[in-house]
Order: sequence, then structure tokens, then C-alpha cells
Amino acid sequence: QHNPHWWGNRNTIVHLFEWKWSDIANECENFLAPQGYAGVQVSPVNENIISAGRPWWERYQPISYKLITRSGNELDFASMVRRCNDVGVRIYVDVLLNHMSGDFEGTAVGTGGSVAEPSKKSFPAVPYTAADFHPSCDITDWNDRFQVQQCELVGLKDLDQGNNWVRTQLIAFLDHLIQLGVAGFRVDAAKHMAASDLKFIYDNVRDLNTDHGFPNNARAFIFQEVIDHGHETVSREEYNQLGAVTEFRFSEEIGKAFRGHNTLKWLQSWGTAWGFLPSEQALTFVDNHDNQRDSGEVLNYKSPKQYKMATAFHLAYPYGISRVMSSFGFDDRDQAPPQDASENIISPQFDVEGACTNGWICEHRWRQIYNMVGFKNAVRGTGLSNWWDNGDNQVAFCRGSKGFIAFNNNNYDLNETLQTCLPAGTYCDVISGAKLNGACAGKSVTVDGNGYAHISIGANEFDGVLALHADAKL
Ligand code: LM2
Ligand code: CA
Repeated sequence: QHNPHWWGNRNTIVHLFEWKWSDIANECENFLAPQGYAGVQVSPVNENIISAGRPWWERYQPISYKLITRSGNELDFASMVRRCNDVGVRIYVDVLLNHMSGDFEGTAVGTGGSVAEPSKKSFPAVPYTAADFHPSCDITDWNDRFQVQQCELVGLKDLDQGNNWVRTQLIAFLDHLIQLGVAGFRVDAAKHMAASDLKFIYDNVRDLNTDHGFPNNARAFIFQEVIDHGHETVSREEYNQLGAVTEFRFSEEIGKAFRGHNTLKWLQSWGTAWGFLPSEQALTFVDNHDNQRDSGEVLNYKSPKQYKMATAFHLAYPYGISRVMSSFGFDDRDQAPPQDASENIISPQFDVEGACTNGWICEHRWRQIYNMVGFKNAVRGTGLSNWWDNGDNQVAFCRGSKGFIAFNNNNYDLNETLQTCLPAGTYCDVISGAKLNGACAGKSVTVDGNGYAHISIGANEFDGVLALHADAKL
């Protein structure tokens, strides 16, 4: 279940974190399909407990499998999936199979009105009773398999996926989503479930819905959240045969490199030589909704120049199943998504240039990022060649005869005549501008009959990248 079922030449997923279904449907039609995005990872779709202040993480505390959250109800969801599939954009759902909610003072109420008594492990809206959960215990030793898989992750009531009733509920939930046309799932906290139990569940979900354009016998794409920094007792190797796995080492290493804590020339061997999973098993990202909130090497939207460079490298280098993060702005970890006085999530608004304005960051609408999604589509199927570096933090490479990219992360200018591998002509740099009605709004680069061109990226330029591709020829 490694095939993402992308449409056409598209190959990048965007995580529209906390977006409403109706807004995602509009975004598929107005922006994602025209810009060549392949799919959307959506926030959890099933009912969650309501937590005071509405932190984003309340959605990781399920109370039932009814499709009703602050993002919308089942009708909204079904309509979104239909509209996105109609324009060739796939939907992947973040699914919580490991647990239900954590303890709650008194009776918990869900976003769909369901009630539960989490401390008694009573979730009548499913229904689940205490018999459906592992006995309570805390995870104190992250190298103890029993604790990691059968105790409670941050106190969340831990479902027993070996139990028949639980399996039946989980499979029915996934089947329901497939019936509505989704292409696959992000499996939350996969490491906290036995791989054998997950295999049983994945094996027993139905084929994708042919009414939504999927071929016969197509299996759901699965990408599993397994945080494995190496030397873990429960490792990514237990899960990568079942589906793709989130490659956290990619996120940490790319952040480190573009923060200037590793030299870019070393990126020549980027990929499995760095200890990453095989490309087709690795779900890759610069940051995700969790690690963008942690301090450390991981980059996020708050360091825009470095973030855009890392994202350009992510999308230009032929490695991994790429996911772009699209955030809302936050000052503290628990902050709620943009919402009104009645705690309804508000829709993103856009300025004349298409950037989001009202609390949503929308990295996926940054020109430097969506144009690299276009780059990745344009060079699809080509290999990497003609790596060049200055022995330090200036690097460049070609993608077949379809694309060329250069980076300058030194504090002095890059000024070089480099092989671009492109046919002779004038190309528009898609980072500093874009080709619009036959004209180039940014830097124009002239490639000679031997593929050479003069490339310049000043140390103080707004962006430290220059990218050319076949579809941006003037
Ligand atoms: C994940 N991947 O495996 C998600 O990516 C991550 O965002 C989830 O944690 C986690 N697993 C569980 O689904 C988030 C958040 C936690 C939050 C939980 C549950 O990072 O902080 O925990 O969701 O909402 C919160 C409180 C925590 C409390 C817990 C239970 O922060 O202090 O623990 O709820 O009440 C007593
Ligand atoms: Ca578990």
C-alpha cells in the first residue's frame, strides 16, 4: 500500500492543517489543481472531545467515528472529496487507530454532541467499554516494546487492536472513508500499535472507490507516523513493508543543513546513504505539525529564507514522497487555529497576490514553494546529474534535461558559469518570479548551445535559490 494514486504528472502532498472541508474543496479547485498539487492530508475527520481554549490537539482525542469536527460534517467532507477528486487532487485522512481521548473532568462532550466518560474508558457513541482497551499504564521507557505499544501515550486511552470488536470498528471507519472517495491514510501513532495488528487492519479494508476515478483493485495509500531516530526498539523497519513511513531523519537533517549546521556540499549523497528509508517508502517533509512546534534543528515558516531553501531542495532532489506543510501562525504550542468568538474555525482570506492574511500562513501559497511543486512535476522521471558545489554552501544540480537548480547558503555571492543540462534558450527563474503571459517577472537566464549559463545568487538576495525548468522556457 505504497502507491499514492496520484493523477497525471503530479507528485506533492500538502497538509492543510486544521482547514475546514469547504475551504479545502475551494482550494482544490482554485489553487491546488492549477498549481499541480497531487493531494491533501487533512486533519482528523472523526468526532473529538471539546477541550477548553480549543487547542489544535483536541482533534487527536477521538470520542466516536462520526464524521463531525470543527472542519465540517459528513456532507461537507463527502462534497470536498468529490470536488477534489474531480480536479485530480487526492485526499488522505489523518486516522487515529491507537487511542481514544485522555482523562477528562466529568463527562466529556464531543464536537458532534456525543458524550463519554474517558476515565471509565466508556465511549458509548462507538460503543467501546473498558474491555476494548489495554490496562492503563504510563510509557516511561521508550525502549520497552510493551510500554510503547500497550501503555497510554500521553495518557490517551489505549485501544487493543488485537481485540475483534476494536478491529471491526476501525476497519468499518476506514471503509467508510474509502467509500467516500479518499485515496489513503496517515496513520497516527503507528509505532504505538503492533505491526501485526496494523497489517490485519490494512489487509481487510476495502479497495478504493472506482466511482472516484480509482482503478479496480486499487489499495489505499498508507503512510505511518513512526518516529525513529535510529536505535529504537520499535523501528521503522517493522512498518515500511506495510506502507510508507514518515522519515523524521530527513526533516532533522534538512533543517540542520539549511540552518548552516551542516555544509550543503554533503547533500550530494542525500537519500538512503544518510540512513533514510528507500525513496518509495519514505514520506518526507521539512516540518510537520508536531516538530514545527519544537525547538531544535527543524525549520518552520518563522525562518522564511532558510525554510524556502530547504523546501526547494526537498522538492528538487529525487528522493521521497513529498509533503508540504501548510500552517496557521502560532506563538505558543497549544494555540488554537484561527477562530471566531464562537470558536468556529474561520476561512482563510487571500490578498491580491494570493497570500493568506488572517492567521493562516499557507506556505503552500508561497510562490517559491508552489513553483517548486511545478518544478517537481516538470522533472518527474528524470535523474540527478552534474552536481556542482564550491566545496562549501553553494551547490547546484540538473534533473535530466528538464530542470536545473542552484543554492547559495554562503555569506558571499554565487557567480558562476554552470552546466544547466537544458536545451539552449532563455528561461525564467521560478523562485524570483515566474513566467506570466510569456514574460518573466524574475531573473531571466540564458542557456547557450552547450547547456552553460551564467548563474548568480547574491548573498543578500531575498531568496537563496534559483530554479529553471522546461515549462518555464520563454
Ligand atoms: C501523534 N502522532 O503519532 C500526533 O502527530 C500528535 O500531534 C499527537 O499528540 C499524538 N500522536 C497523539 O495522537 C497531540 C499533542 C499532545 C496532546 C495529544 C492529545 O502533541 O500534546 O496531548 O495530541 O490531544 C494533550 C496534552 C497532554 C495530555 C493529553 C491527554 O498536551 O498533556 O496528557 O492531551 O489529555 C496528559
Ligand atoms: Ca497502543
